[in-house]
Amino acid sequence: MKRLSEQERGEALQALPGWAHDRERDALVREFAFRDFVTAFSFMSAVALLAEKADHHPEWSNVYGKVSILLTTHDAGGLTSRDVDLARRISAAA
Ligand code: HBI
Repeated sequence: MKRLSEQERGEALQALPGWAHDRERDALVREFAFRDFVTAFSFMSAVALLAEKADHHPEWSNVYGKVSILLTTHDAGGLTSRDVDLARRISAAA
């Protein structure tokens, strides 16, 4: 699995409103805010199923109504199309 080029990454980010690039990890990052914990957790449950289906998993944390998600491809040591595809699906689930 090949890492995205600088140009490919820029194009991907333009099509992923709300997501940012973490340069240190070469990852996509985004924080989601929900009204309460239960709503945040139901979102996390939906993301978990998307991740399993994609065989691609987030690094994430949750504090009450907030869910912070980081996507990078461990096997490639940086951003790949798998991260972009999963980010798109996660955005649609929010
Ligand atoms: N998830 N984010 C991430 N990065 C990986 O390299 C990765 C994964 N989930 C599953 C997985 N690799 C392996 O089981 C194979 O799919 C490569």
